[in-house]
Amino acid sequence: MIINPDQLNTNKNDISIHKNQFDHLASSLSKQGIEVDQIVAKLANFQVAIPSWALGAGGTRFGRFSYYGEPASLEQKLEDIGIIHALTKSAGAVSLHIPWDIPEDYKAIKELANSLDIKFDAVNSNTFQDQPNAKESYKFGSLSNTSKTVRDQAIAHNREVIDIGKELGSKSITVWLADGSSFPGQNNFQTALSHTQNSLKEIYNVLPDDWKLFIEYKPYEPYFYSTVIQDWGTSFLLANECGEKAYTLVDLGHHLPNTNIEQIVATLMWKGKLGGFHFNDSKYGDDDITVGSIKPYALFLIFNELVYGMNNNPQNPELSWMIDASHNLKDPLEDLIQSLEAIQVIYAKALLVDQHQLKEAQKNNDVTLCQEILQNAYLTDVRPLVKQARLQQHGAINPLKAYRSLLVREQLVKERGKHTVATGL
Ligand SMILES: [Mn+2]
Repeated sequence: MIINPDQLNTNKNDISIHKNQFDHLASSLSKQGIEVDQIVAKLANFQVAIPSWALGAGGTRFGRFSYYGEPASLEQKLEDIGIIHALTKSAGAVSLHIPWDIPEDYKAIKELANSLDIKFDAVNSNTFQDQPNAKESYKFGSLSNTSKTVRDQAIAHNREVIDIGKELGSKSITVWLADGSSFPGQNNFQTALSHTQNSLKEIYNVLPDDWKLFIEYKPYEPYFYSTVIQDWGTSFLLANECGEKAYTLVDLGHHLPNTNIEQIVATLMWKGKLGGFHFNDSKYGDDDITVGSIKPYALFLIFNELVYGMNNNPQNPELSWMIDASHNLKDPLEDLIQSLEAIQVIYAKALLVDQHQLKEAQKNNDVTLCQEILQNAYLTDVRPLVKQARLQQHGAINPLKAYRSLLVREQLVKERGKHTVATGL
């Protein structure tokens, strides 16, 4: 199923209300000296990659309840992203998971992606589970394993993922390691870290010049006592050891409760070492639920630092943005539309922060004013700006409404059948 702009009938009903709201907000922001056109242009440019595993129902470790009409092939996954992108105009990239989504016909896949205006963002390797016919097992770790044969297999897999990415036009690889231990004494921390460092260097050595290596961290899970790359400091250390093309990747769900993620973002961007960013939200652990559904103000504070970094840290590269979420209850496509909306809305709020005024207030130690500046931006209803950015690119003013009115899921079930299962899930 492919959505064309002329199918967006809901826009015809929504346009006059939107115009009123946008004109009202734009005139009020202009009076405050805010360049509305620039903000709308920034929102239009902001593209977030959809991972190939987020288009089906993810399930939990207790069970999985599938969703009707799930994409059963890589082609169908791209079509799903094409649908979301046509509506939101902010999902113009895909992040492939290997080996779940190895293309069979590279040329055809590239043409399909191109026709849907989708780029290939970071490729993701998988050494957290054993693949059928694999010689060695990752039960006791991959890049950190005590056995050189296992480490070599994991390194070879990552190199293969880079080769696949090269064919597609990706420019980065994300490595997330599940490696760790569940019991004190099980692992020698220094040996595990040293093995990991050496393995990452071997992967780094075959990285093309114009590629980046993203090193993701996570404090716990699937192991419960220790994780080899447990925090941003460890990832940063490994990235520095690898070289200038290696960066830290921040995943919002990969922190212990109440971690000051905005401060981590600020530190990494100052050092030019923040490469990738994964969006999701959570209440208790790595819950992978809809962006902005639990802690929107925390996300705003993080975005405030991201915007500051994008404006003030030329030493930091452009970031790879991705939604890393899992869908157990909602239609995965509806969930992604809500996540994209939340990201755009919070980004727009962060763009409203008067950085100059904030700096002055900080200089004067006017704590009250500092808080006012942030909260004034946060409490502004910026949805008309986000809608305007979409409208300018011929997307839907209200993507979720359009999705439902076009009966997308019903159509997908008709095309694919009820009981399809997305590859890898
Ligand atoms: Mn992630």
